[in-house]
Amino acid sequence: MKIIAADVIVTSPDRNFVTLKITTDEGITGLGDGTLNGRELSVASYLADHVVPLLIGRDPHRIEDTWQFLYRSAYWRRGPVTMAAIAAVDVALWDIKAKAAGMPLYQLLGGASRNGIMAYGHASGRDLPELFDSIRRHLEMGYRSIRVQTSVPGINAVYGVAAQPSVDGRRYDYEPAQRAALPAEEDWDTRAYLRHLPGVFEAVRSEFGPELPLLHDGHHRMTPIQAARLGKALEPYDLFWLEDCTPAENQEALRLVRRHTTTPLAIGEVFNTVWDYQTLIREQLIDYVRSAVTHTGGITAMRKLLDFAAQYQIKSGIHGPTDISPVGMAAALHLDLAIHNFGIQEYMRHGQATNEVFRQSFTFSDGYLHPGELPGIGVDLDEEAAARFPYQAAYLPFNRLKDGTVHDW
Ligand code: EZ4
Ligand code: CO
Repeated sequence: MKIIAADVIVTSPDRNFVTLKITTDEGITGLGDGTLNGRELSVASYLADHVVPLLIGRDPHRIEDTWQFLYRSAYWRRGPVTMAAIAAVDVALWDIKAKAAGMPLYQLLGGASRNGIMAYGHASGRDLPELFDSIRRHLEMGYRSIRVQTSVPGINAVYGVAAQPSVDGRRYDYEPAQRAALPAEEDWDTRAYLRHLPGVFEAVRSEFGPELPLLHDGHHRMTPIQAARLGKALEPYDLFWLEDCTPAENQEALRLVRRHTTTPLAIGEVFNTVWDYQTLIREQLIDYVRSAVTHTGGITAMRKLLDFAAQYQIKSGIHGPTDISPVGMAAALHLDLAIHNFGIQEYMRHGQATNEVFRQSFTFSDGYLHPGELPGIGVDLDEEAAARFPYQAAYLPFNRLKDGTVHDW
């Protein structure tokens, strides 16, 4: 089999997505996701200008060789643009291989290790009644594990809080990227956040009881000592995890957090290689790996990363916000089903327009996702529908403190 074409499709139903479609001389096609929120056109150019010419004529079955060739032959390694582009190629090749085998991808990865994939959704509220309503809505939608984000008195716009409850089904809950030429400015105050959050979890626990798995995303805003204090303060509320408590660019900084708290820690949605985790995993400084298949070099690299984590009893918590396309999401579900050290899968549902462009076969019921039984990853792209939604500039917000200093968002 030979690759005869590779097309980069940028489409914007509800939000921007970058998809690579690889076509073979045997008529089998494969899809890969290379969406990088706010930097979509850079990945599209990396693929179209520098990767597609390398793919034509190659044997699509040689996935490991193609991965190593793209990673090493560029000379310039790592980084989110490069690794998203490599991921797009890698997932498209796995899609082709599984279609050629006539099997769903998870079968090629070793077969199912479980019946379904536990997923968590994003509840949020500007105050406790709104937060409780949002949690109840998520329970009604079938979620059995819930991320809790809340407004903080004195801060105008906080990450993870939907400005309006979504009732029309168009938007699942919180969508951080905004369609505009420039990124929006938000505000932040870590002391106000640290004072407010434990009381919110106390209220949620007393309303919903001890069993419901609850998660929280600190979104890179704390220093190690602040994170240590928050983890300790949240211990009575038995979190499933506290995510991105620091930016973790200094992996050793997590030693300080670990010394002070037994709250489980999840890190890595902005990471893109196993090297970003070396100290975190080897010293057991985290409990969950947050990498996305889309941002960490695809199935090939994620499998190695998660096998490394497994040796340290560290589990998966694959990133699954709306900026991962249905293609990237489906790829993650096949991996989730196959690996032994599965933890949980983030699942923020896509809007109606996205579902028109990407025809998916994965299912969600009673808290569990399943990738389905179609050969390949199980997602089709309707190119005519995609063409109806051209790219629109959209950016994630950024933060400033009260005195005007830029802060991590
Ligand atoms: O802010 O994917 O845990 N999920 C997250 C996401 C990220 C977005 C950034 O593009 O932190 O909502
Ligand atoms: Co996050």
